[in-house]
Amino acid sequence: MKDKGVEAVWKALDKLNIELTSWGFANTGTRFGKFIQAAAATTIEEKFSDAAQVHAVTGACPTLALHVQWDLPNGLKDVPQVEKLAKQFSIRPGSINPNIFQNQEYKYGSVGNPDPAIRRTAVRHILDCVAISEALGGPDISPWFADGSNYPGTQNIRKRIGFFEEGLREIHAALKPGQRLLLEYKPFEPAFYHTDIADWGMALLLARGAGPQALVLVDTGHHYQAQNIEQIVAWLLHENMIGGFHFNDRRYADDDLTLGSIDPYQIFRIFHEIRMFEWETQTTADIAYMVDQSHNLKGKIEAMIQTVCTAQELYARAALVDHGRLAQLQQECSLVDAEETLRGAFWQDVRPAIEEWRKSRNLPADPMRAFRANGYLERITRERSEKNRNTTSSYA
Ligand code: LRH
Ligand code: MN
Repeated sequence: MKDKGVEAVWKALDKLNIELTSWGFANTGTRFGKFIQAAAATTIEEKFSDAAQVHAVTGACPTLALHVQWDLPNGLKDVPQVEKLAKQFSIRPGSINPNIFQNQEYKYGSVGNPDPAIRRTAVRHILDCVAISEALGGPDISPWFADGSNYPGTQNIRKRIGFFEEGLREIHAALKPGQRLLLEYKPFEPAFYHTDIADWGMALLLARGAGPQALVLVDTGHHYQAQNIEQIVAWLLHENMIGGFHFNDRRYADDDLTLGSIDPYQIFRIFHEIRMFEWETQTTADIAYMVDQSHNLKGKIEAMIQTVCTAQELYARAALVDHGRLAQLQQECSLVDAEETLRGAFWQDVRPAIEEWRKSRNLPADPMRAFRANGYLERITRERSEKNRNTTSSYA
């Protein structure tokens, strides 16, 4: 690779931070059960400790997204402990994820529930998350709403839109300057007839209606098979409404597999839309790149290291696109040359340049090998296996 290419790769890697998610280190499964890993994290301390391992060998994930009901069950009262852990492990708390989908009262929805008392409870919880985020200094609060219905005629879809508009306006009004409300959409599951915030358009309209600090979060697994995700990203960039991503991969639905494991070109095409936008506007889009995966079978820390390294490789390749030449070829409609300008970057082997970048940043050239050699996994397996042995694995 020419020096210009190596320089572009290094500049890109210096810029790319991937936010890990605490629940990616915990024992998770599918509705058919979960396979318990002896080394899995159950406490918030263990989640920070595991995230610090990934950051230590990749140098690219200084923040950890937290899910309030799982990580701060006592709400604001748990903030001092999280602050202590953040200092201890040099990992900053990242986006704050409300949980308005797990509790029994949310059977018919949360902010979209016909019962005003339950809507109140849900809005109250998200307002608590805004306060927690402010206390922890992270800018983002990223609610995902499982709200919807399973059968035609059982809910008034338009009425529920009104409930969301009302609730999100109240939540937006509580945001402090610099805070962002990231609305995550999902077409289905757990609701299987309609989901209130099912696609990017619904999320964008609700975010716009709430206020200027509300943006859209794109979970790559939350799309129908035939949807062109990078076109959605292009629209959200054009509208200045993109706030962040939950990266993962899938073969069928919201499979939450490791990034780039099924369709690495998909993530490359998304990164390309962002880098081309940044080149054209000479700006850096304020986007939170987060991982939202469920490591049901793979070792969770290894899966996270694999994910961050793959994200670095695909982002580095997108940095190799000659934007000036591509813009010219697009203008001339030189289809083959334009396509080859993009594909050519994808086929570049950036791994040697990335290894050199790591060495130059005193990071291990091979993060996975370094992690496997440092004995951390053996230690936590010993320390945690007793506790994890008693974890229930059954679905019902
Ligand atoms: C919903 C989702 C959401 C999280 C959850 C763990 O599918 O993507 O982002 O709250 O997974
Ligand atoms: Mn998600």
